[in-house]
Amino acid sequence: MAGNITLTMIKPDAVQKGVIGNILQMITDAGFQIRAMKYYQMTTEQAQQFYAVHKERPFYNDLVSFMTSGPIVAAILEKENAVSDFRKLIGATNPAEAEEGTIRKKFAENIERNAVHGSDSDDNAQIEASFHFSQLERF
Ligand code: IDP
Ligand code: MG
Repeated sequence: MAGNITLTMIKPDAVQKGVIGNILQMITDAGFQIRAMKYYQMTTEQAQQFYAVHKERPFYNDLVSFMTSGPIVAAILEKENAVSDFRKLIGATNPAEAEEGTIRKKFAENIERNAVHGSDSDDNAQIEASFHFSQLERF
Protein backbone atom coordinates (compact mmCIF):
# COMPACT_ATOMS: atom_id res chain seq x y z
CA MET A 1 0.00 0.00 0.00
CA ALA A 2 1.26 3.51 -0.76
CA GLY A 3 3.13 4.94 2.21
CA ASN A 4 4.09 1.54 3.54
CA ILE A 5 7.00 0.63 1.31
CA THR A 6 10.55 1.78 0.83
CA LEU A 7 13.30 0.72 -1.56
CA THR A 8 16.70 -0.28 -0.30
CA MET A 9 19.94 -1.30 -1.96
CA ILE A 10 22.78 -2.99 -0.12
CA LYS A 11 25.60 -1.19 -1.92
CA PRO A 12 28.74 -2.76 -3.45
CA ASP A 13 30.96 -1.84 -0.46
CA ALA A 14 28.76 -3.80 1.96
CA VAL A 15 28.36 -6.72 -0.47
CA GLN A 16 32.16 -6.92 -0.90
CA LYS A 17 32.61 -6.87 2.89
CA GLY A 18 30.37 -9.91 3.27
CA VAL A 19 27.74 -8.21 5.43
CA ILE A 20 24.59 -8.82 3.34
CA GLY A 21 23.33 -11.23 6.00
CA ASN A 22 24.07 -8.86 8.90
CA ILE A 23 22.21 -6.02 7.20
CA LEU A 24 19.20 -8.14 6.26
CA GLN A 25 19.05 -9.35 9.87
CA MET A 26 18.95 -5.75 11.13
CA ILE A 27 16.22 -4.93 8.59
CA THR A 28 13.99 -7.85 9.53
CA ASP A 29 14.66 -7.40 13.27
CA ALA A 30 13.38 -3.82 12.87
CA GLY A 31 10.05 -5.16 11.62
CA PHE A 32 10.38 -4.72 7.85
CA GLN A 33 8.99 -7.41 5.58
CA ILE A 34 10.73 -8.19 2.30
CA ARG A 35 8.30 -7.89 -0.63
CA ALA A 36 10.86 -8.23 -3.45
CA MET A 37 14.58 -8.88 -3.67
CA LYS A 38 17.31 -9.31 -6.29
CA TYR A 39 21.09 -9.57 -6.46
CA TYR A 40 22.61 -8.01 -9.57
CA GLN A 41 25.13 -5.56 -10.95
CA MET A 42 23.69 -2.34 -12.33
CA THR A 43 24.90 -1.04 -15.68
CA THR A 44 26.29 2.48 -15.94
CA GLU A 45 23.06 3.56 -17.68
CA GLN A 46 20.94 2.11 -14.88
CA ALA A 47 22.97 3.79 -12.13
CA GLN A 48 22.92 7.11 -14.02
CA GLN A 49 19.15 6.87 -14.27
CA PHE A 50 18.64 5.81 -10.66
CA TYR A 51 20.69 8.78 -9.41
CA ALA A 52 19.62 11.26 -12.13
CA VAL A 53 18.38 13.66 -9.44
CA HIS A 54 22.04 14.12 -8.40
CA LYS A 55 23.48 14.60 -11.89
CA GLU A 56 24.60 18.18 -11.28
CA ARG A 57 26.35 17.27 -8.03
CA PRO A 58 30.17 17.01 -7.99
CA PHE A 59 30.04 13.45 -6.66
CA TYR A 60 27.70 12.10 -9.39
CA ASN A 61 30.27 10.41 -11.66
CA ASP A 62 32.11 8.82 -8.74
CA LEU A 63 28.80 7.66 -7.29
CA VAL A 64 27.82 5.98 -10.58
CA SER A 65 31.26 4.27 -10.78
CA PHE A 66 30.96 3.07 -7.21
CA MET A 67 27.40 1.78 -7.61
CA THR A 68 28.39 -0.20 -10.72
CA SER A 69 31.66 -1.56 -9.24
CA GLY A 70 30.01 -4.80 -8.09
CA PRO A 71 26.68 -6.42 -7.39
CA ILE A 72 24.04 -4.93 -5.13
CA VAL A 73 21.04 -6.37 -3.30
CA ALA A 74 17.89 -4.38 -4.13
CA ALA A 75 14.77 -4.95 -2.06
CA ILE A 76 11.29 -3.58 -1.49
CA LEU A 77 10.55 -3.38 2.24
CA GLU A 78 7.14 -3.00 3.81
CA LYS A 79 6.25 -1.60 7.23
CA GLU A 80 4.09 1.19 8.59
CA ASN A 81 5.94 4.47 7.98
CA ALA A 82 8.48 2.52 5.94
CA VAL A 83 10.33 5.51 4.47
CA SER A 84 10.95 7.43 7.69
CA ASP A 85 11.49 4.36 9.87
CA PHE A 86 14.02 2.99 7.40
CA ARG A 87 15.88 6.31 7.20
CA LYS A 88 16.16 6.13 11.01
CA LEU A 89 17.47 2.57 10.84
CA ILE A 90 20.16 3.41 8.26
CA GLY A 91 21.36 6.68 9.84
CA ALA A 92 22.88 9.82 8.32
CA THR A 93 24.35 9.84 4.79
CA ASN A 94 27.77 10.52 6.30
CA PRO A 95 28.56 7.63 8.67
CA ALA A 96 30.64 10.00 10.80
CA GLU A 97 27.32 11.67 11.69
CA ALA A 98 25.25 8.48 11.94
CA GLU A 99 23.86 7.46 15.33
CA GLU A 100 25.10 4.41 17.21
CA GLY A 101 23.23 1.27 16.26
CA THR A 102 22.39 2.39 12.74
CA ILE A 103 23.35 0.34 9.68
CA ARG A 104 25.61 3.07 8.32
CA LYS A 105 27.34 3.57 11.69
CA LYS A 106 28.11 -0.15 11.76
CA PHE A 107 28.99 -0.85 8.16
CA ALA A 108 29.60 2.32 6.10
CA GLU A 109 33.13 3.37 5.16
CA ASN A 110 32.55 7.01 4.23
CA ILE A 111 29.97 9.45 2.83
CA GLU A 112 30.05 7.75 -0.60
CA ARG A 113 30.62 4.11 0.35
CA ASN A 114 27.83 4.16 2.89
CA ALA A 115 26.56 0.57 2.75
CA VAL A 116 22.85 1.10 2.03
CA HIS A 117 20.31 3.16 0.14
CA GLY A 118 16.91 4.16 1.47
CA SER A 119 14.16 6.07 -0.38
CA ASP A 120 13.60 9.65 0.79
CA SER A 121 9.82 9.97 0.22
CA ASP A 122 6.76 7.83 -0.47
CA ASP A 123 6.66 9.04 -4.08
CA ASN A 124 10.31 8.15 -4.65
CA ALA A 125 9.80 4.78 -2.94
CA GLN A 126 7.19 3.94 -5.60
CA ILE A 127 9.41 5.18 -8.43
CA GLU A 128 12.49 3.35 -7.13
CA ALA A 129 10.54 0.12 -6.49
CA SER A 130 9.33 0.19 -10.10
CA PHE A 131 12.87 0.92 -11.28
CA HIS A 132 14.16 -2.39 -9.88
CA PHE A 133 11.09 -4.64 -9.94
CA SER A 134 8.18 -5.55 -12.19
CA GLN A 135 4.79 -6.27 -10.61
CA LEU A 136 5.40 -10.01 -11.12
CA GLU A 137 8.53 -9.81 -8.95
CA ARG A 138 6.64 -8.43 -5.93
CA PHE A 139 5.08 -10.62 -3.25
P1 IDP B 1 21.09 9.41 0.98
O1 IDP B 1 21.60 8.11 0.34
O2 IDP B 1 21.36 9.43 2.46
O3 IDP B 1 19.65 9.70 0.64
P2 IDP B 1 21.81 11.45 -0.96
O4 IDP B 1 22.09 12.88 -0.61
O5 IDP B 1 20.51 11.12 -1.64
O6 IDP B 1 21.98 10.60 0.39
O7 IDP B 1 23.01 10.95 -1.86
C1 IDP B 1 22.93 9.74 -2.58
C2 IDP B 1 24.22 8.99 -2.41
O8 IDP B 1 25.28 9.75 -3.00
C3 IDP B 1 24.69 8.80 -0.95
O9 IDP B 1 24.07 7.71 -0.30
C4 IDP B 1 26.17 8.59 -1.13
O10 IDP B 1 26.48 7.28 -1.59
C5 IDP B 1 26.48 9.60 -2.24
N1 IDP B 1 26.86 10.91 -1.71
C6 IDP B 1 26.05 11.83 -1.13
N2 IDP B 1 26.72 12.95 -0.78
C7 IDP B 1 28.02 12.71 -1.14
C8 IDP B 1 29.22 13.48 -1.04
O11 IDP B 1 29.25 14.61 -0.54
N3 IDP B 1 30.37 12.90 -1.54
C9 IDP B 1 30.38 11.65 -2.10
N4 IDP B 1 29.27 10.91 -2.22
C10 IDP B 1 28.11 11.42 -1.74
MG1 MG C 1 18.81 10.06 -1.18
